[in-house]
Amino acid sequence: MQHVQILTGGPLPNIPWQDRPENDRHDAPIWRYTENPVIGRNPAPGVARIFNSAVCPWKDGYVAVLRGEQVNGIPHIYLGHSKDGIHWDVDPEKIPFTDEKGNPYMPIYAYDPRLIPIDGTYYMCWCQDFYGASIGMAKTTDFKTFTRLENPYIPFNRNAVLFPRKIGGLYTMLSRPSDSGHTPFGDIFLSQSPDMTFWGKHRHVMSSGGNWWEGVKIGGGAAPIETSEGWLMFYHGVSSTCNGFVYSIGGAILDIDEPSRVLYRCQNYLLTPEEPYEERGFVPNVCFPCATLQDTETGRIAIYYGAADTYVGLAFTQVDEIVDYIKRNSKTSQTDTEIGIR
Ligand code: BMA
Repeated sequence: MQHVQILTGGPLPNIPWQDRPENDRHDAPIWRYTENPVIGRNPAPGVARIFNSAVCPWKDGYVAVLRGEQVNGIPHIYLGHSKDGIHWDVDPEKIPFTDEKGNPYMPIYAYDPRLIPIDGTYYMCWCQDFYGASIGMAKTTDFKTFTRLENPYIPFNRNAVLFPRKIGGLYTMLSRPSDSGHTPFGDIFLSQSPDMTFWGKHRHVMSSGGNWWEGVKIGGGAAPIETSEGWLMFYHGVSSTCNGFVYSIGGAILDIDEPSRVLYRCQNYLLTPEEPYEERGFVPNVCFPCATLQDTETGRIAIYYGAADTYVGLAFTQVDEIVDYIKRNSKTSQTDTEIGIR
């Protein structure tokens, strides 16, 4: 029995899993799937690469919303199905988004999708054009029809993920507002909505800057996991080198009822590019988490992350070990721990 409990999601006995290798010398208790990447190049007709993608349990297996970079260079979202969360069948057609009336309503481009079930409805959020990069959203209950929702924010914002349940009676979303370029800055903010249409009660969650590996910008990653210690959040942090940006995976724990308050923030990265499929690809040195699967019974967590803007990678951790590591190495600043409104 683990001493940290995962509180939402339920048992997932068929979660993809490998034990930590005995000779693993990484500081943080996160280890990669030995057969990574789980989705390789040219995975479907007209799609050159799939990365930065999100998965969730569905029927007796798993479903995924996949960032597919088409051979014309434009990203769109594709659907994937898998029995085991490791071997994926990718639909050759883009997800056919519609408006409320069922008419086709496709974004011009769409990338970095997240997929979050809340009360039986599966919500997606991604980055798309809205007279500038902003957040798009849709919902489905059957993975056949996908109905677009109102765009939650005005431009510019590139990075959004929902919490898996309402908090204080409101849907809650993390995002990273930014400017129009490939922004060399950015903090994580939180917004709430009574109806998935009107978003407000904006709060600052945490800033980049404190640690060298995430000194340039940070952004939400996987949907936060509800635990007995708070919301366990895997996010991405970016550093700048003379050879470009490096994207690593970081960890923090947010207050359960007031998630704009950071309780613990790990000053070390949890996973940084070091395998060939992370260091070499369309954009080298990128580990970009977008989803987790978790099993409430064993505390096992599987993390899906985009690797080098080219592949999907899978890594594993265990809730006790990762929460202990984050707490043991935590360093928070005032902008992390305060409620986040001025
Ligand atoms: C970010 C996003 C991600 C991408 C990353 C590295 O700004 O565009 O989709 O993985 O850059 O290229």
